[in-house]
Amino acid sequence: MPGACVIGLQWGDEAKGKIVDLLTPRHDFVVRYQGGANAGHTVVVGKEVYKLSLLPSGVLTPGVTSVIAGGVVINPVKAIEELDELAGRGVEGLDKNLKISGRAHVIFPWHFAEDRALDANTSDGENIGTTQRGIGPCYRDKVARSHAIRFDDLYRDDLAQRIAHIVAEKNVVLAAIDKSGTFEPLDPAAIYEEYRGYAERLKSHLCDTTTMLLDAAEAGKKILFEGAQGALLDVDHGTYPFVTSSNSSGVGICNGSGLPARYVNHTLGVVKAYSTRVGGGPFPTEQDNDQGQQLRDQGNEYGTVTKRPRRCGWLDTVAVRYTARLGGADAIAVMLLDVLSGFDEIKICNAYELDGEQTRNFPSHVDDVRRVKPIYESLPGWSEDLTACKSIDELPANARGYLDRVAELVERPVELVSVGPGRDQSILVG
Ligand code: 2SA
Ligand code: MG
Repeated sequence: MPGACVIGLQWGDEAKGKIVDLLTPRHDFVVRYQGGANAGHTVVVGKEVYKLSLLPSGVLTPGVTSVIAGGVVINPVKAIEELDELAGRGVEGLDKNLKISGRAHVIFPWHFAEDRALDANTSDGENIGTTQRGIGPCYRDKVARSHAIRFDDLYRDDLAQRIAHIVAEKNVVLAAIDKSGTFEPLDPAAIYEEYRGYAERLKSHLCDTTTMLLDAAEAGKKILFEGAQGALLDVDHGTYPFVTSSNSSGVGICNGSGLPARYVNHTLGVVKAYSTRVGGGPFPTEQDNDQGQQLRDQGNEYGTVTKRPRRCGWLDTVAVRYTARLGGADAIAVMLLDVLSGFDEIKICNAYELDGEQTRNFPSHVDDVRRVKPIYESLPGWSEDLTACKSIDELPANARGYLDRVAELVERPVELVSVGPGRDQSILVG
C-alpha cells in the first residue's frame, strides 16, 4: 500500500500527531502538504514531549524522509527554531532527512501584520480568531500571484528587488488597514538581510519534492500524508469563513503534494472522543457550562501554539460523518477516550434539527450551522481510569458501548483507540 493519510475530522487538535508518529516507522516518507506553523502537533516519545508546528512529525523517526511539500506556507523562523530545538535534544540526521519544496510559499513580516489587522476587521463582527501566524495573507498572496515569494525564490539574484517591490505596496496597505495607530513601515533592506540568512541556513533542505515524491510513489515507496488542522476548517468544505486558508479535509493532498490520488490508498480519520474548537465560528455541540469546563480540565484543552483555551463540547456525529465521507475515511481512530472517564452520562449528537426538520446532513451555510439544534442521545459513562488499558477487552463495558455507537453513527469502523498521549497508550482494534 504506497500511500496512507491521516486527517482530522473535526476542528483540529484531534491528536493527529500521535497517530502519524505511530504509523511513521512503516513508511519511507512523511509529508506535510497544507497549512503552516499554525498547526500544533504533540508527540510523546518515552518521557520526551515534542511540540511541532511546522516540521512533519516524521522528523522524530530516524531513517524516514520528512517532506514539507509545495502546498505548505513556510515560516523560516519557525523551521529553524524547530530544527535547532530538535538537534539540541539529540535528534540526528535532520539536514539530510528534511526536504522543503521550492514551491512552498514563504511567510514574511507583512503577512503577520496583515493577519493581525484583518482578523480585527471582519464584516459580520465575529473574528475568525486566527492563530496570527500569517497563514491567510500568505495563501492570499500565493493565489493573487503578484506579491508572492516561494521558497526557491529566496535563492535567486533578484530577491532584494522583489522584496523592495512588495514592501513598497504592503506599507501603503498596512498603513491604511491599521486601526491601532501603531503601524511602523517595514524596512525592505532589513527584511532582505534577515531572509538571506534564513535561506543560507535552510539551503540543505531545498528540494523539488514533487519530482522526488513522484519518483518514490512510482517506485512503490511508502508515503504517509500528515494533515494539519481538521476537515471542518477546510477552506472549501468547512464552516466558511471560519476556516483556515488551506484544504485541511484531505482533498488538499493532491494539490499540496503534487501526487495523484491513486497513490492514496488508505485514509484514517482522526476523531477526538468529544469536540473542541479554537477561534470563532459555529460549534453546534459546544457546552459553555460546567460540563465543557470539565472536558477542558480533564483534556487539558489549551492551544499548542497560542495557549488559547479551547471551546469544548460533546461529540457531533453529524459533523464527523460528513467529514469522514468528504475525506474518504476508510476507518477512524478515536482519541482521548480516557478524558471521558468520570462523566455519569455522555452525550452524542446524532442529528440536527433545522427549521423544524431533522437532518443528518451538515449544512453548507455558516448561518444554518449556527441555527441548528443538536439532537442528543445519552450513553452511560464510566468512572474507571483507562490510561493503562492495553486491549479493547480491558476497557469498561460502557466505554466499549460508546465506541460501538460512535462507529455506527459515523458509519466507519474504529481502527485504533487512544487512552493517553504515550506511544504505548494505543489500542489497535481487530
Ligand atoms: P489560521 O491561523 O488562519 O489558520 O486560523 C484560522 C482558523 O483555523 C483555526 N486553526 C486551528 N484550530 C485548532 N488548532 C490549530 N492549531 C493549533 C493547535 C492552534 C493553537 O494545534 O493547538 O495553538 O491555538 C489551528 N490552526 C488554525 C484557528 O483557530 C481559526 O479558527
Ligand atoms: Mg493541534
